[in-house]
Order: sequence, then C-alpha cells, then structure tokens
Amino acid sequence: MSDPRVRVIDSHTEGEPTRVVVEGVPDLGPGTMREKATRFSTEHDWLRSAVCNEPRGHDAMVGALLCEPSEPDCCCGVIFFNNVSTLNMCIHGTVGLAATLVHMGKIGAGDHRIDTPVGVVVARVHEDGSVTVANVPSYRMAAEVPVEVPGWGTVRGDIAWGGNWFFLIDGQGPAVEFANLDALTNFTWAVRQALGKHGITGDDGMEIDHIESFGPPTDPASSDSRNFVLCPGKAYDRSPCGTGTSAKLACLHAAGKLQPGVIWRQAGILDTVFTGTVEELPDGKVLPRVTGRAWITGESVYHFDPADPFRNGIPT
Ligand code: PYC
Repeated sequence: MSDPRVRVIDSHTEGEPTRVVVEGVPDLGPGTMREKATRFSTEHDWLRSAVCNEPRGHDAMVGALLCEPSEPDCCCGVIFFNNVSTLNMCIHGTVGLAATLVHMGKIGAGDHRIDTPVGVVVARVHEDGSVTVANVPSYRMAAEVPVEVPGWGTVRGDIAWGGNWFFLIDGQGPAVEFANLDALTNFTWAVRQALGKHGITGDDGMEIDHIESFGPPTDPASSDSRNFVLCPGKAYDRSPCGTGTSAKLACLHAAGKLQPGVIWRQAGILDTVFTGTVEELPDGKVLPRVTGRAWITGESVYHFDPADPFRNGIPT
C-alpha cells in the first residue's frame, strides 16, 4: 500500500466532531455518490478506519470525504463515515463541512448544493457563520411500533427516515440526562439489537441503525425537547443529531404537532440546540431544514508508517 498524503481539517458542530479529508481522497471512479460510497467501503475501508478510529480518532469521530460531485451544480460531493462504516447522511457533518469549506476559502455566505449518497442537500451559510441544511425528503414510516427488549419489556417507537433510519422513543427507558449516559447507551443498544432480532427495518429492509430517546427539555425557554442519540458504532451523538432532528420533525408533522415553518428547538444530551422547520412536499413527505453552528478545531497531515501495527486504526 503506498503512503498517501492525507490532510484533514477538524471541527465540531454543537459538540459532535467532524473530520473532513481534504487531501489524499482516493479516486472513487465514475457514477453516483451511492456507487462511490460503496467503492469507498469495499476498496478503501482502511482509510475510514485510519481516520476515525484510535490512535488518530475515537469512537465519536465522524469523517467526511470531500469528493467530486456526481450531480450538476454541486460545489462538492461528500461521503460521511464513522468508526464502523459509511453513513447515509449526516447533518452535523454537513454543517462541519460547510464551516471547513469557508475556512478553506472555497465558499462564502449563501446556498451551496452538496451531493451525498442519499441525494443533494443544500447548505446555507449565514453571515453569522451558522449553517442551515435543507435535508433530503423525510418521513415517518410507522408510529408506535412495539418491540420486546430484554430487560425493558415492550418499548414503543416511531420509525422514520431523516437521511438515516431512526427508531424514536419518547418517555421510556432511563431519563434523558447527561448523568445517565451509560444507562442510555445500554438501553438504546438493547433496543437496536431487539429491532434487528425481530426483523424490524426501515423501507427496503434497511437497518434501523440510529436509536433516539427523547425527554423534556432542561430549560423550556431554550429548547422544546432533549434527545439522546445512539449512533451505529455505539457512540452517542454529542450534538442533537441533524438527521435525527429531521426524523423527529417528520414524526411531529405526521402527528399533526408541527406546522410548516414553525420552529422546533431540539436540544441534545449536552444541551446544545439545533433548530428546525419543515416544508410540506406534494408526496406527503417533508423537507426538513436544520440549523446549527460549527467551530474549526485543528488541521493535521497524517503519516502511515508501514511498521506501525495500528497504521489503519484500532478497529472498534
Ligand atoms: O447530525 O445527522 C447527524 C448525525 C448523524 C450521525 C451523527 N450525527
């Protein structure tokens, strides 16, 4: 394996890290972003692991591969990934990517189309540096789906698509408080395993790999709800999770609890907030718009010593 020069720019979005690979991106060939993501997984998975896993990363790290777009009029394409696999979509990562492109002098305030494996999203960079992401169409697939979870009994949740598949639980399991991180991780991990065991999936048999538990806000003056989101690699999202917020917006709208244009303030477990709205689409889905802020935290050039036993990261 040759030693590529890989350069990354790190940021965090409301607490959740994003590491954008800006140099050393492998040639993923022609085709759609979905095809490129598959090629990245099958042929370059070592790079995903080297970027996200220890010793360079940690289990909460989300990587973003800056690619050539496949769709017209996009400023770039992106493939998100984490400690275990590629991700369909990531909104905190899109906010981090937009902040990174601003930092690099590649974009400024305004609308920027970004090609992802699940469709084109639009990042609007505001003058104050915050970013609003117009996500892919989102929808609630099923409401109040029961699943038997060992140790927890029957847990009910909504299944929704917000760019990833989510199981949304409200008012069951441990209280959504920072002091309960371990208990929330154990609970949501048990729910995820139970969904898999009982064959409960999203549309097209896609795995529900994000579990979201909701509780009341810490301070109703600053948010409407607080969540805990378990990501596919068992790390919790430090931000309120933008695709999870999109799924929540779709569920609220489907339940008649959120009208188009009305702002929902979703706090995460660290009490940072994403704001979101929905626009109704003709097919019954909604277009979520989610706003958050990201901060650049560092830049690195990586070395890949062939003698390093953990050159490609320590698998999670
Ligand atoms: O913000 O969409 C998001 C996200 C997905 C996984 C981690 N963050």
